[in-house]
Amino acid sequence: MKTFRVSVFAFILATFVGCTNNSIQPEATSVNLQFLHLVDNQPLELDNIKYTNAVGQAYSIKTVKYFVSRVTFHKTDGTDIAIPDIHYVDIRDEATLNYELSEKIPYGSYSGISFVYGLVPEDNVTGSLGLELDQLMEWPMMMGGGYHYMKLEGEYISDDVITFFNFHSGSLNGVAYEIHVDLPNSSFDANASNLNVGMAMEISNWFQNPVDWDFAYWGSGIMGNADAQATVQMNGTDVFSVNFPETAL
Ligand SMILES: [Cu+2]
Repeated sequence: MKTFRVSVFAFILATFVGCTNNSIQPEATSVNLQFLHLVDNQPLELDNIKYTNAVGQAYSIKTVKYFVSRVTFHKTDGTDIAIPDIHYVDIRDEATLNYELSEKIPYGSYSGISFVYGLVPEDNVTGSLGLELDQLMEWPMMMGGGYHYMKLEGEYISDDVITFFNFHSGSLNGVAYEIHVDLPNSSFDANASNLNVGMAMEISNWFQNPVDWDFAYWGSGIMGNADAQATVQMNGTDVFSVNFPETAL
């Protein structure tokens, strides 16, 4: 009987403490990122040499892997809410295409969203992201170590020959090329328990604006080429757009 009384008391206490905690929590929104991949504004069809770049080469996409980090929400009152997460996306791994950020954002009016495509130097330390990501995304020590920001791979046709390409980016020999993306048209109001943020990557934009990408000129591997890394960084600023879907993926 005594045990029963203690547990009832513990239950009432827990409920009471729970309510107290709830009532002092400011209203906040959990944010779910949904990653979409497009070519020429249509959903990407993998493994099909059906696309054409700005210099007239046909190409396909086979691999899309990358890091999104340091997502930051800019409030209209001038404060920033920076989320410390590092998220890995692999187009062939459904589970990575939907990601709930580890921290909620306070209700209010936001002027926009920014994020880092890849990893800032402080986050780009070999071994810091665990064994699995080390194996998937490690950047060679002889090129400076850390991780790939991105592995985009496919095939292209030039002079009737099909050639594989590795459009890989990362920090090269101590020079960082991560992309600081300010998402256009990303203002919103946080006023519900959940917010879906659609992050759409237009893959064709990697290959244009400002530099029309010639697969034959740059070659199949660009990891050791500083000019190529700088070009990928420049071309990547307008690759993402944002929308706010009503429902989760
Ligand atoms: Cu690589």
